[in-house]
This record gives sequence, structure tokens and C-alpha cells, in this order.
Amino acid sequence: MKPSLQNAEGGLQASSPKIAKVTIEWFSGKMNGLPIQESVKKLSDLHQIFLDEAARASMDQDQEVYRVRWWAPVPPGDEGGLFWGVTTLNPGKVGDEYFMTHGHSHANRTRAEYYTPVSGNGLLIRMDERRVTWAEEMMPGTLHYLRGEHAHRVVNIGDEPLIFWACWGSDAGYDYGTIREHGFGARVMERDGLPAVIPNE
Ligand code: S6P
Ligand code: ZN
Repeated sequence: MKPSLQNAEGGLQASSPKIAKVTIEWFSGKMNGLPIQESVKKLSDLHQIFLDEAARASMDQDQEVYRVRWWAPVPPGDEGGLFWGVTTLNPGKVGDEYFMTHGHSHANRTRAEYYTPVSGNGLLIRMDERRVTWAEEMMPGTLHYLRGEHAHRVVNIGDEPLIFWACWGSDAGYDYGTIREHGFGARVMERDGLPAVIPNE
């Protein structure tokens, strides 16, 4: 017998389903409903991030590299909350280096995160606090648990946009400065037509 959603008076019970304010379209990375926030990173925002800065400076500065859309149901910094978002990272290269996110650590190194791609092909670059750096393949269906103390960056090594969902703590915060200053221990460059993870001397 199906559970009834109606109480004895014919009204809906207090626990009856409510329509969600936010819905997602899993494979396209679309988020519907308010309040969704958005950040767009163009080549102009990524100076000194790629190895060949002269190549980056010579490209169209308005070219979009990636876009992040996220739902912040609680304010940033709220202890114990969760954010849910999606990154769409376009294909492309600066010189021989594949398009990638800026990369960051969480300001609060105890706050972890999940990534899961739904479209495209990429590499997740992770670096621990001793600067030991490694890459994990990202493709639809892979699931990545990012320890709070690991810096993380995503590289698109395919020909299509790389779309991945993420869930992270509202009190994780961002430390971009360390990556901007010291970078990761490796870069992903095209060598003989294939992606190669190359130590960053
Ligand atoms: C947040 C999470 C992602 C990134 C996004 C862009 O903790 O890791 O939403 O913010 O992929 O990368 P970045 O390095 O520019 O923040
Ligand atoms: Zn993160």
C-alpha cells in the first residue's frame, strides 16, 4: 500500500514532499534556481600561472578558460556547511601547456572536498604540504576525494569542455597566494602530441 500524503482532514501532512528550489542537470552542469553564484576566469585573470607568460599575453585576453557555478546555501565561513558547484573548463593550450584552473589549497587545511567529472577528459593535479605532486585521471565516473591539506588544480587534456561537480565545506576558504607564488611541483605539457606531467623546476 502506498503511504498516504494526506492527513485525516484531507490536508497535506507536514512531512509531505516540497519542490526543491535548486535543481541540477547532471551531464551539462547546468544549475537551476536561485541563488546560484558564478565566477568566470579568462586568460586575463591567469597571468603568471602558465609557464609561457609571453604566449598567454599574446592571446585574446577575453578568452574564457573556465567558469564555476555554485550554490552557497549558507554564508562562506559558516562552520559545518557545504557548498555544491560545477566547473566547466574549456579545451585549449597556452603554448604547450593545457588549459587549467588557477589551483588552490583550502585556507582551512582540515576541510576536504569531492570532485566528480561528468564530461570530458582531464588530470587532477594534487600536491601535499611537502610539495610532492601527482596526477589522477579525470573522466566521467571517476570520483576524487581531496584531503584538506592537498592543493588541487584541474587540467583539460581533451578536445571538449571538462565538466566536473564538486562539494566542499563552506568554511574551507581559499588560499590562492601560495600557488600564485610557488606553483605546483609539476605541469601538464603536450609532448609528441600527448599530455605529459613534467616536474616544475
Ligand atoms: C572549490 C573547488 C572548485 C574550484 C574551481 C576553480 O573548493 O575546488 O569549485 O574553485 O574548480 O578552481 P580555482 O583553483 O580557480 O578555485
Ligand atoms: Zn577546492
